[in-house]
Amino acid sequence: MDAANVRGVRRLSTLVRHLIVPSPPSSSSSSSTEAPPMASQNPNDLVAPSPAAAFSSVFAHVAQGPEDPILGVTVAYNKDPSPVKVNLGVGAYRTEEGKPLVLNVVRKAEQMLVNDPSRVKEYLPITGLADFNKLSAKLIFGADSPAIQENRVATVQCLSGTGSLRVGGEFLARHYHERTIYIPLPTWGNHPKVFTLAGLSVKTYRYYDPATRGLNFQGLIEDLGAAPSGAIVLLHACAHNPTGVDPTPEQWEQIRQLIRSKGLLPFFDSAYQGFASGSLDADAQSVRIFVADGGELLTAQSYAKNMGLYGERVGALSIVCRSADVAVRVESQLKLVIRPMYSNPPIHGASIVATILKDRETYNEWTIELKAMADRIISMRHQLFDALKARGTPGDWSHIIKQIGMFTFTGLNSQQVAFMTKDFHIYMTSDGRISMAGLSSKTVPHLADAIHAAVTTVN
Ligand code: KET
Repeated sequence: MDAANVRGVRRLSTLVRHLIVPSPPSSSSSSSTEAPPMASQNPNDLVAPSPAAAFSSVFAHVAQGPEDPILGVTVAYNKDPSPVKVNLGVGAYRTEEGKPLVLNVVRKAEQMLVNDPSRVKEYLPITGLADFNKLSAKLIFGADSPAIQENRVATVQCLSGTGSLRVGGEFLARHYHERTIYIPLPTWGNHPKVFTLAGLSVKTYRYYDPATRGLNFQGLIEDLGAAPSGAIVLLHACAHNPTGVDPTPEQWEQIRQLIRSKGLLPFFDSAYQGFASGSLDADAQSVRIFVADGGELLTAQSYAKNMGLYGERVGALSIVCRSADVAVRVESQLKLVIRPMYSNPPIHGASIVATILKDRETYNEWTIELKAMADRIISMRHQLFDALKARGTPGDWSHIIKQIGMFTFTGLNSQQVAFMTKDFHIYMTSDGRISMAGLSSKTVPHLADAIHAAVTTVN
């Protein structure tokens, strides 16, 4: 029987099944575990499944996976019917009204794109939108960066910060001689998974001191000092997640000297440029001192937070090389990483970013809106600190106003967090991290009550 005939017989037998076979009882008809309806018993029926195939799934052994420690908080929050619930889990900016914010400048850029009939939906190149890549490198390294002027930077558009880290990690696993990456302890929970799956081996360096709720600078220097020469070091460019603790400019300089003297390779994760200080340039300073010394480095940039483009998945990976010809070859290899992974990146988000960055007026509008977001978060810090002081909550809470960026690393333990979720419907990650960007003047008193109750009743 030829292929057309086989298809014909299949279509017919499907039709026959629909006409003859009685439907199963309606109460179970939507159950996903239910077996498919019995096929007709006609021995000539080419699509009749074997009895075993009809009743068991080839995936029956698949175990239920755990929810993600950060994004799973939103899943739990969405299921809670309480009217007083507050989501302080994922790092996503909310307005005073608790609503997601689309920046005015983003709306404006989108309108410009929609109104431009020359815009098409063709595939982008594997490396993404060329304008976007150039402007992204300028944003992080500075307009007058020698590395950019000397064409020593290979930049590729990637799927937001995560995708940039993943592509960078896989490039290093394929082409760099040292496969170990040192990440801070603690760090963003996805880092170890992203780098392990990229083919690197993950180790940690000390970063945070719970006793002082500040930087464990001594531990950091000792651990990086003991790392094998050439090892990769993941650094948060600013607004360290989850601790909200960054090195001072002097400490950054010492870290730079140590990294360069040992020949370690810095990989910056820049997910919060502009959110730490409100200034894009100030927040890129850590990266720029490493570019200024002429050495090599990688940077993963995200526009999720600072442009509010979370779901557009827009980011960039830049690799600063010693020379222009190395950068050309590096870019050619990045393409070989990207092409089989997702072929090429999406066009819309990158077009929004490029539209905003290339025009002085829209760029300035963005910086004003960004500063307003950063300022609102700082004001939340003060309001929460004052509210705890007013309640006489035991403990020193000054770290709430000292820490920077989107998060406060409260020091609350996982039992206290579980209590706050159960009794107060406050959703946050179990490590005690609060997304300050999810808080508003209206919800501060409720959070302060919850923290007060947790600290005074749960150890
Ligand atoms: N790096 C860091 C340090 C980071 O906090 C995030 C996101 C990312 C990269 C990736 O962001 P992307 O959306 O891929 O550009 N952090 C928040 C969201 C998440 O976990 O996905 C968070 O910590 O809540």
